[in-house]
Amino acid sequence: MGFVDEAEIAVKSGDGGAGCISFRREKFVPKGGPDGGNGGKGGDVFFKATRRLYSLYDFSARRYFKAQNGRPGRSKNKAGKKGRDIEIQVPVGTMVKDKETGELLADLVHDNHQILLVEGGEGGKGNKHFTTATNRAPTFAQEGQKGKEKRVKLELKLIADIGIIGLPNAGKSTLLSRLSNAHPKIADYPFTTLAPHLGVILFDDEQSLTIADIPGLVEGASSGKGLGHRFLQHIERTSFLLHLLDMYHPHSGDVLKDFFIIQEELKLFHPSLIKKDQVIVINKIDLNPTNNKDIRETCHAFNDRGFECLSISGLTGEGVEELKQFLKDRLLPSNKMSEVG
Ligand SMILES: Nc1nc2c(ncn2[C@@H]2O[C@H](COP(=O)(O)OP(=O)(O)OP(=O)(O)O)[C@@H](O)[C@H]2O)c(=O)[nH]1
Ligand SMILES: [Mg+2]
Repeated sequence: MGFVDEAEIAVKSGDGGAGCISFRREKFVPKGGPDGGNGGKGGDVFFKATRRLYSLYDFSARRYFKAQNGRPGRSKNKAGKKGRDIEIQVPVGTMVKDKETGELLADLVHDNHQILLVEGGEGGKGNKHFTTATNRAPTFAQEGQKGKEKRVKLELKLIADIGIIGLPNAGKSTLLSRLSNAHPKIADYPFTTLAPHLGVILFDDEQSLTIADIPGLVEGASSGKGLGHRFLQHIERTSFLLHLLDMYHPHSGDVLKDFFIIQEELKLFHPSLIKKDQVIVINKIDLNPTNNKDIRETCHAFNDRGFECLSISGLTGEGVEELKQFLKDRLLPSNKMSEVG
């Protein structure tokens, strides 16, 4: 199933049912009074965000959604049945925009967040409704109100607590699979991951954090290199960045340089991105187990520039528990408060 973060669909609410024109028929009553019931209201169109979806993929197959029409009113003053509503499920982080005007109609940022996008048409009143002292036998009823059609653009901007960024092959997907329930593809070549992946980190006390692997960052990404800035929008709404660096990248040998390459790309995409809280994580320390000094010095160099720094091996798991604890202390403040209190 592919990752899709844009879609265009049309929705229509249900028409209201027509009011009914009817007169009572009773034995021995030659002309009964009016008894035409009201039409039912047309179904509404709702959008609902769910954590169970990660992508707008489903909307490549289905682009038109219509709620049911209300049923017409009936004799004996029976109201028509209301049309069934529809609820369109989208991933958390979906923005719903008016296709014509671009106006933001809804930004569904919480799990189970539901909005009413288009209301169904009102049902028409039956002739009974129009009975007055001067008109005891109205021979007219109302039409139901038509439902409304709306064309909308869906845009997904993932909402995760943590975004993992780093050069291709840094080990982002390996780390994601270590920390969370996600099973991304891992391979020994750049651009293995072609779309953002989301995972959930579960802690022993049942608290959790969501974490996203953002692919495609290379020098020049903001101007279209690699996967370009295609996915950078998905870190706009993560509050915290985990910047993963390959300590023994064969072509670089200079993780500080690697770091600033990515920082520059983030800044070019949007200056606010480098203002986010960030932790530096040096990866692949298993490749040179005898040289801890190297790693310590590198971390100090980052500390000197004002960044926190940890070192791990996503492959062997060394340092990963400490990283998990670090993330918990940093991002689940209630945890901190109970420590203080
Ligand atoms: N030795 C060692 N290898 C690692 C470690 N973490 C990841 N790797 C290897 O590095 C390669 C790339 O790992 P991935 O997790 O696919 O890296 P990625 O950053 O997701 O790569 P892209 O999706 O292509 O950007 C794989 O061959 C991994 O097995 C580590 O801690 N130590
Ligand atoms: Mg990957």
